[in-house]
Amino acid sequence: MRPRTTDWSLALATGAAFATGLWTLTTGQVEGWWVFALHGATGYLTFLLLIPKLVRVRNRLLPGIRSPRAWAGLATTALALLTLVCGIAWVSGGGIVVLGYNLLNWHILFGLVLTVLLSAHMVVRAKPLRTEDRSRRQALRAGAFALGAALIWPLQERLIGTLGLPGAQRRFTGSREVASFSGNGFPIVSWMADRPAPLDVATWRLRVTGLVSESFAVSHDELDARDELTATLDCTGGFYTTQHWRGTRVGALLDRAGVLPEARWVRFVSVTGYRWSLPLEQARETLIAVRVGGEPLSHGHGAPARLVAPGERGFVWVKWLALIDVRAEPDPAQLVAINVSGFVASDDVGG
Ligand SMILES: Nc1nc2c(c(=O)[nH]1)N[C@H]1C(S)=C(S)[C@@H](COP(=O)(O)O)O[C@H]1N2
Ligand SMILES: [Mo]
Repeated sequence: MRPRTTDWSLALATGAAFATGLWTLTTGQVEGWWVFALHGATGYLTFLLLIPKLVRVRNRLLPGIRSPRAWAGLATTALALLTLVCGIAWVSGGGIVVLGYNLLNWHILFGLVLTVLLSAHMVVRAKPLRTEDRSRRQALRAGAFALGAALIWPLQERLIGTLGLPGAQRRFTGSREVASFSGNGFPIVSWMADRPAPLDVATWRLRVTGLVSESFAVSHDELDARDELTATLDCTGGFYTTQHWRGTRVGALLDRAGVLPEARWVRFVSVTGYRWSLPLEQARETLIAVRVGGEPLSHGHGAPARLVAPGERGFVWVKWLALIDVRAEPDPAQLVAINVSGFVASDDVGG
């Protein structure tokens, strides 16, 4: 392939790997398995295209070791390889933990830094494609790389299965099972820094408000009803746990409040300010849980009450709920809120 064709293919492949990687974090339903496959394939494509690129620039990288540009190139190459190795090792089953972080965490971190470095590199160095870089032959060659990458992914899966690697046991999301049906015995996780003080179950109330005929507040004991759900909490950090949850269906609470015709979304807000919204019909099927495996929900798992949202990744399962807010639109600021909530005093957030 011509240099610029290689470089632009590499940029596209890396961009696609980044985008599909982000996408996997919000994919929790089995029908979305192909997002994970696509992420694997774009990752392998990046690796395949890196080979002609490195062969081409090797004479500039290695002898020029004293120039800053060569260092930037070497660091980027190392990051790309680290991202790839961590990703492959994670799906194969490597349970290695380095400095408290598993291989998936490192894969994500390296991938993020790599994307930033590559974007900077392209701003400085990218050259436009000329006619000869866009020829049919060049397109066919790039296509051959893509085909090769698409074939590696099923091969990888076959290999993991045949060799009986631990990765064969993983869920379609890549997550490993931990402490299913253990009541409160599964890991306690926060997205960023949420760590509120325990809430007083006796005086705590959950408010249902927004686009409803009548707002109301409900106590912990009132929520301790007979609605039950067996659902899988699948954290983007790489573990999943299946539990029996008990509490009250959100649909029942919404019916009691009387949803107005313009309502389309339901936002679940934590006392910490952490929040997420779901489409109305999906929200109706979720559960406000006060028990897990028959035990009262522990503080770490979100007591007095937390959201159980089947098919959504763990970060949607808002803990330490304060508010159910019926809206006409989703809440774009939730993307910021989940990342900063723990850094803001919860008294200032209200709810
Ligand atoms: N208020 C609040 N809810 C939250 C979080 C958080 O940081 N704050 N973390 C989410 C994430 S990332 C996950 S995986 C689950 C973890 O639930 P657990 O601690 O019961 O395992 O809670 C979710 N709910
Ligand atoms: Mo998570």
